[in-house]
Amino acid sequence: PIKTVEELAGYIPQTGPLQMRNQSFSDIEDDVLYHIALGKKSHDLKDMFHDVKFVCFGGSPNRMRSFAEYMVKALNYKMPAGQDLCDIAHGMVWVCRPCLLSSMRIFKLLHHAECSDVTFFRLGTSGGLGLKPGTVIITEEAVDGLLRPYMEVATLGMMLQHPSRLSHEVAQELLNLADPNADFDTIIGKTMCTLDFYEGQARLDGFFCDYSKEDKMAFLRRVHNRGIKNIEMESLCFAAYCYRAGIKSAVVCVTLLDRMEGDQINVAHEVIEEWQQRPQRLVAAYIRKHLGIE
Ligand code: R2B
Ligand code: URA
Repeated sequence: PIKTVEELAGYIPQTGPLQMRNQSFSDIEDDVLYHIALGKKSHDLKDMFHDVKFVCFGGSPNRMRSFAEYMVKALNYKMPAGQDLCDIAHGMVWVCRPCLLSSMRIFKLLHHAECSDVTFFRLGTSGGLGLKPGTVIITEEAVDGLLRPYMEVATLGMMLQHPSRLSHEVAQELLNLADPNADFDTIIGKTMCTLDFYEGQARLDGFFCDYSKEDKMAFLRRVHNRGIKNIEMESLCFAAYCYRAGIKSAVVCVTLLDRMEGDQINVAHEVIEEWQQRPQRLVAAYIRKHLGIE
């Protein structure tokens, strides 16, 4: 059987403090957040995190560390005396309030901290379709390798379909904040999310490949004609979980190559470093605007 989670539970946007969507778990119990080395009883999560309004997810711990350092400056954030940027889970969560820069799911943390009106961002890299490398894509809709706008998850012997909707308002606002004088484009488009970097993304340079260059190009042209601007590997899950939690979210990725032209990422390391800052600067501009920082 196939069911959408909307059929099962309906979609409820979050207003007020973030509520868990779980009828089998009592809030009276302790909750050890093992992966981020925090717990409901062992820490005063409300005191530590209640003012979090923005959560940014990114791929590599190093990138998130430099993003955290960049955000401290971008927000004119004064670190409290004796405190430094804090890596509370060995590269997975960097803390600099009111932004929590993270590489994993922290809905429960935000729930225990009674956070409200939180926006989630994924910042990443991707392969572009027919675009100059270095272009920034704000995802309009995340789709799977069959262009379906949901993430399928086998649950209790059923295939559940979790819609992967993102906030169109946040996406549009991010687009409006893009620098018109920048030497790269920032656009909105659909993002295809795959389970695999090679065959999943029609590459010819994997260990396995059972199709021809013509097959690859026909597939990429077909998805491009259906509005796909870039391909990566996290947006579907990210969008689906945020939507299901009732949290508004956005995905901003830079393209590292044009997949119409090739498969190998052969841009210099320093260039990639610079390109990866493009989504960061855009999200920083959004957060600054919402915090009223000129
Ligand atoms: C983009 O880059 C990674 C693969 O190299 C993957 O995490 C993604 O989505
Ligand atoms: N990340 C991907 O998933 N694919 C690419 O082509 C580049 C980065």
